[in-house]
Amino acid sequence: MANSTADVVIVGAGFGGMYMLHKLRGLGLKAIVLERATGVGGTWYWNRYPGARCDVESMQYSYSFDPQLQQEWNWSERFASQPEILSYANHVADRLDLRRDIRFETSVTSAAYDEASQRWTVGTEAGDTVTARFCVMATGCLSTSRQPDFPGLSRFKGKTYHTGHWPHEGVDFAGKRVAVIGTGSSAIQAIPVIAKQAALLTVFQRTPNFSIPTRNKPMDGEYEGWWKKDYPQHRAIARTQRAGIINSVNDQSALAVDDAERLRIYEERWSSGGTSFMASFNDLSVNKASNDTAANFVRGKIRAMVKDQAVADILLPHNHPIGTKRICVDSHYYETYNRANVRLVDVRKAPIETITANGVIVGGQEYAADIIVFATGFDAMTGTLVGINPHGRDGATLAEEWEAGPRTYLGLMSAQFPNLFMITGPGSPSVLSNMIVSIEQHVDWVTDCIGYMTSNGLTAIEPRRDAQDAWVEHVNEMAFKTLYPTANSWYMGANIPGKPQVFMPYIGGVGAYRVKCDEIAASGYTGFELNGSQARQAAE
Ligand code: FAD
Ligand code: N01
Repeated sequence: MANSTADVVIVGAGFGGMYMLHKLRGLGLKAIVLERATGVGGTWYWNRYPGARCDVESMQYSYSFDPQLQQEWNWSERFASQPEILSYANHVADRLDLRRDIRFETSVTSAAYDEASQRWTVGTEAGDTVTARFCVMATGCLSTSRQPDFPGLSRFKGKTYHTGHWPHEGVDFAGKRVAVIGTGSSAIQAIPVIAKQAALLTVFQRTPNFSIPTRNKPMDGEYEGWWKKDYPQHRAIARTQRAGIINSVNDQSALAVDDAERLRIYEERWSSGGTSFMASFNDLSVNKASNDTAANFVRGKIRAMVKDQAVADILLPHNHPIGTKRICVDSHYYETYNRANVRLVDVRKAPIETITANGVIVGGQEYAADIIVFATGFDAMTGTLVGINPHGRDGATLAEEWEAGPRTYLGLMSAQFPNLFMITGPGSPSVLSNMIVSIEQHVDWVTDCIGYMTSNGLTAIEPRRDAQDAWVEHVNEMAFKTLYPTANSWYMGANIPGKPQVFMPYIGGVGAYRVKCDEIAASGYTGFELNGSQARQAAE
């Protein structure tokens, strides 16, 4: 690759980067994608842990831009597994002939803007560069995995794995004593599967989470047919929804109905399964009293599923309103604790002290393990971008600009960084939504913007600082109308020691956010400054 040039350099070949490349080709531009993995798929390439599965229904968690693709592709289950989603990503890459413009095993380590030429130069670990007018960071919100620095780890004689970096050849747990550290979404999916294979499974839990059964099942032909018959219309509706998902929100308060009716509704949602439980009522994320009714219902279910009530006590979440940490979904998670080969260790009061050659020490007791699985999450939303640390105008660096938390205009761009776009960046609905809907919306917006600039002889776009400040304020204001900021979640950056605690995604809803982005574009990009190279030279 050495030193290449292109119109656009894209970092990342997950669903964001793949679609971005396809759209830019449609504009007749030359785009190069740099990807550190050996293949496409992003999240679904890296997170191959047992039980990994989507929590958005298959019929909705897929691209909508290609009518033939969505008709031809058949999902085998209600909620797709990681291998199936990865096959889908590979199928799309083949179908659109994407790989010829993707440089795999290429890790981007730097990005710098040159004001004179109005171009970005992106540098790789191998010392190569790509120079382009535009740079698109399609680097993902959950792509920098995090493994806490447990003392003694280097002494451990067994094998260690992180759910976000799972080996391609898989892991054989048969006859092994396995320790899982963490009880977030990844662990909750992996634990029931590992428990069936391992000789002994010890789960180290610091914070219990709320989890809803998925009720996953083979794809129902009639349901698939219903979607496919009117796919474009269904997709259009999904784009207007709060989370980019059609999941029939019950538009009444949990407090507007009597106890019997409320219970009936919760039971109905619980039996149908999945995250639509959180749409049982319209005020679960804003009204603590309403939220308590849902939390109490789920706590009751946990008690009923777990036979040993002392274990159930440890599993009951009490330190955050339900849904304010990302709601988990599972297949027989709580029932797994009824197995004789599974034990739960509460590390809230007595944290993990050290890892030894043979296991994990908590409260002075050693829990023997041959394998440790770290299901300890990600430096979400900002970790990957700040890791690259783009250098923008006037010596600005992203790490400094975002020192007190991410600052963006619409989650798409940041002041001081002209021509640098982010796909599902902080300040956009991103992780609070069906991510493929949000990815498509951002990629379409960025493509239109680059198309507009190209056809108007414009060479640089950058958000105005006042527009960005107003957006950041709006993002905060919306978040603080809800219960979300009351939880120590990764949405708040609370899982990373020293990370500023700011609610990072935009909670105003996918539909409303899209309207806002479209209005801004239609008005000639209000809040952005656009320049032709001559205009900038004249101003200087
Ligand atoms: P990613 O898929 O993260 O792709 C980013 C790519 O950028 C990666 O391939 C990465 O290797 C590459 N990259 C990053 N930095 C560099 C660098 N410096 N140099 C080179 N390459 C780089 N969302 C949902 O909507 N529903 C779900 O059910 C759901 N389940 C999830 C389950 C798991 C286990 C995880 C971790 C996330 C889940 N998500 C889910 C969120 C998921 O990340 C998105 O749905 C979507 O896949 C993101 O696509 P992306 O292209 O934006 O980012
Ligand atoms: O990560 P997490 P994840 N000692 O951060 C614990 C998506 N996703 O990979 O809560 C002990 O949620 C930590 O404890 P605590 C989804 O968006 C979706 O599971 O900090 N424990 C927590 O229990 C999700 O939200 C699916 O107290 C420590 C766990 O590790 C996001 O990805 C599936 C610790 C980390 O949980 C991240 O999920 C998977 C320590 N020192 C992922 N440090 C679907 O189902 C951390 N922990 C669709």
